[in-house]
Amino acid sequence: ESNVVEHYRPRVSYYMREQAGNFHYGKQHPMKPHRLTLTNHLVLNYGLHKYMDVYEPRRATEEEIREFHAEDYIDFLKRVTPDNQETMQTCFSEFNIGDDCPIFDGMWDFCKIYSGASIEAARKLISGSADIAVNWMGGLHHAKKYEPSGFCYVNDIVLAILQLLRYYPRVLYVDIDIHHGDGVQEAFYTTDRVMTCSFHKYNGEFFPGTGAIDEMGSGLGKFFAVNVPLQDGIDDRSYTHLFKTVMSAVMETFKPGAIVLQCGADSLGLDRLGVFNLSIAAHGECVRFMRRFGVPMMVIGGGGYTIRNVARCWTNETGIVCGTDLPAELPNTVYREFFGPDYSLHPQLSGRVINHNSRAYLNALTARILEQLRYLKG
Ligand code: TV1
Ligand code: CA
Ligand code: ZN
Repeated sequence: ESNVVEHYRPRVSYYMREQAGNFHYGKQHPMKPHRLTLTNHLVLNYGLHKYMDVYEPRRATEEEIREFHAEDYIDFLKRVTPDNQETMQTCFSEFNIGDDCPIFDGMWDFCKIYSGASIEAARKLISGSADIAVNWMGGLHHAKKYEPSGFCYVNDIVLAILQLLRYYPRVLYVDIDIHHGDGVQEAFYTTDRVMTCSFHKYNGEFFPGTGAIDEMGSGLGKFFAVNVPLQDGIDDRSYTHLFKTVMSAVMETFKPGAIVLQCGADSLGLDRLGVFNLSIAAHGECVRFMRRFGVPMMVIGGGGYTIRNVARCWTNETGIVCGTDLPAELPNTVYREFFGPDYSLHPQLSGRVINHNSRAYLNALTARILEQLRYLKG
């Protein structure tokens, strides 16, 4: 009787296609799909497949991708290759192809694989045959209707939320990647059926440059976009306290039927592109907190550029959604050399950057967000 939550034994579905780890954005490019292979090996060698239904999902169809993306843009993605990109680009100069979003071998196939998994995960929740669905391949939150952005080509999150909206009256999107979840926010900016809530570094300059606290949505969607702009070096205690305060208020006011949690691991300390100080435990605490509400939930990947830590982080979070405690000592895998010298699930990650988020700043931020949410009441 004491606490219903302690008895919550969710059915977990896990989506993974081995090939996803074999795509290459380019030699110098920080996005490394190989992190998915590392993650998958740790997950399996910890024995977590025994707690989940593991699926090799199908690819998204063009028709499914058309639910959000423009036909011209899809045609471009479908037809462009590393060899023809020069001629293609003179025809399609409007598409933002460059260093961040290079045309690489198999790019369209990669998009169909990660998006297909997110769509299947959403449908699994709707069918009621899973309570939590995990897709570490997904979470590409910057892709826009007409263009790629920030390493993202197809927005699998928007596609998944569109599926969830067929069944659930309200869907909550939560984004703990260090970058602002701009593509998802923009897609649902004018609706009151999706609340988007992103925690990110913000100074007007850091990519993608959006996510100020006063971006709150418009029209029917006014107050349904929540932005939590943060400064460099935020630590475990401040972040988890802020996350829990904001998400408690969000859950109480919005009462979503389903949650989509984007778990970008570039908010960890020592990330190659990130500037926060979070430990794997604190990042995972955010996942644990959302799981406790017992609402159907999709858990997806996102950024994460120090790949040995991305794999540790997402493995730990797979354990958390399954409700099992993983021993800190990593199991043996063929990729053991990535995880030395500690071979631990919880390496020390903090200390590279100092915390520029003062208590006063965080208190003022919290107060403004709680005030925003009060407009939704009644
Ligand atoms: C090729 C080779 C591309 C080396 C990109 C870092 C590179 C970056 C590279 C890079 C890099 C960004 C910008 C570009 C403004 C733009 C998956 C004109 C060492 C979800 C996307 C960040 C984050 C994009 C994606 C950002 C996600 N940072 N080396 N590019 N300029 N782009 O700043 O949210 O994690 O950095
Ligand atoms: Ca974010
Ligand atoms: Zn990111």
